[in-house]
Amino acid sequence: MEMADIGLIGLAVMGENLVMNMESKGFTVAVYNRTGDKVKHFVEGRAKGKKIIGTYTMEELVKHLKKPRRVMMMVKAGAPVDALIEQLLEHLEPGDIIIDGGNSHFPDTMRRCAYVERHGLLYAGVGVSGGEEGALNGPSMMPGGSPAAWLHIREILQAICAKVDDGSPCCDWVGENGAGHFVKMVHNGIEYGDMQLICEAYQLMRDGLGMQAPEMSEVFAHWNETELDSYLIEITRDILAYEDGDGTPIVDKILDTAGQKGTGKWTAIAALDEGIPLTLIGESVFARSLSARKEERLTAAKTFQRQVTPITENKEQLIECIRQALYASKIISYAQGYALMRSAAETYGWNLNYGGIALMWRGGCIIRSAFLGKIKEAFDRDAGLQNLLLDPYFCEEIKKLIPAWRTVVATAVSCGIPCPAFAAALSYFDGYTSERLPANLLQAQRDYFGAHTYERLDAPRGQFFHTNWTGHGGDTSATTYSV
Ligand code: NBP
Repeated sequence: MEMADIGLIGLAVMGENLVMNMESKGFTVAVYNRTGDKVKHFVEGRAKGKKIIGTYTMEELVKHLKKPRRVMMMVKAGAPVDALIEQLLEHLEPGDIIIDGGNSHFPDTMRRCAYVERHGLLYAGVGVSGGEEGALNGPSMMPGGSPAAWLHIREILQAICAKVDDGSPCCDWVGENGAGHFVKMVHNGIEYGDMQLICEAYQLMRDGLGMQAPEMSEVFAHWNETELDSYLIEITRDILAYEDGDGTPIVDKILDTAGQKGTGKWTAIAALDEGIPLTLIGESVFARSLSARKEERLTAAKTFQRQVTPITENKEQLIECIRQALYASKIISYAQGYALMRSAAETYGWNLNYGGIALMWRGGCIIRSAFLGKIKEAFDRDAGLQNLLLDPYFCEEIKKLIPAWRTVVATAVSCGIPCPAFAAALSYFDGYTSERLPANLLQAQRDYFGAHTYERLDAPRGQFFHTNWTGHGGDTSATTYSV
């Protein structure tokens, strides 16, 4: 019987392309899909003549695998993954490895990892990014799970993943249990942020400067030759240049309501849980939610009859300011995303390699960009870097960008053009770099109405005071704790 190096379950767009990728790197792959017709269609079509074995039951799949068996699931996240694990456990043996390459939520991966390990098997939750094209030609892959699983899956994953210019693979071990899927989730959150920033730049040019899509395409083409060089800027250039059948830009005909599949929301929730200000990604998620309420917006637009004031500043200069504001905001977004990973690593006991993560995102994935090379360098300089803004390179970059950044936010606000991500980034920067925030007043308010106590500037930290603000409250204070 022909034996396979790995089994793959789930022949939708990602699964099929990953199988083709694995086969092209010399691996024999056995495939299985819940709906058998898809297996037949695949083995008789794209997979014909290749080292790809079609199987129609879980038992048959498992029989075709070399030991220790490696099985990768590439199916819809959620209940299907749990159902498949149950089926696999019936047929696999201790020492075999179950790999989940879908977009699973990291707490699910933590739970599944422990569950599968209790059965004596190994588990890997692998974040995969790059869409259809990445899956076929080299995705960015973020594996976590049972540490012993890495020894068995490394060869295949590092063979099929994207490589950066010097040949380094965009795939390395991230950490235990849910670490890989956590990092993939943050990647997706950052993707939300990058996309929102580009959309705000676009709206400023379209509504404020009255520019048309082809002209904006040229602007993005130019930006792609600067620090903003990235996949998302590149595709924006191409999208804006793309004409519908009648020769007009197709982008102008697309309904302005954004969809989302939940990973941005998970990132924002994780940030709230960790107490990490992830304001730019949060605003990006909310911007999609606001856009989705199209009918309500139409009513509000009719009610307020608000007009955007055209921008009168020098067009070329403002376009350059927008570019700089986008760059500055992007630095903030990554600073916030990395702060979230640092905090989660402490919470869950993961030993994350932050420079390695930048390298994994450097190629193959949707947020791939030249900029990630700079982040890698920052963590090479200081592996314990607390916040990206404190790295000397990024500190100097931000300092240069501040005037343009303020101009853009002020212009957008005065013209009536929403820029939630640009503004959130700037407010975060102003807050993060403030020696004194107004939280003294906030603490006074909390103490006034709830006797929550406060610390004083003229007393040691950890000493708490309560004031009887009204004269008729008591001296009893609430217990002091933070959640
Ligand atoms: P989908 O997310 O559309 O999932 C379709 C696959 O799941 C099919 O093979 C389907 O089998 C299988 N499936 C379902 Br649905 N329910 C099942 C069940 N109860 N038991 C067994 N199999 C079941 O496919 P995709 O877009 O290729 O994505 C696969 C995974 O990769 C997802 O987790 C996704 O979030 C993630 N991902 C996707 C992308 C992307 O760009 N699309 C990028 C990165 C990661 P059937 O044929 O029998 O219905």
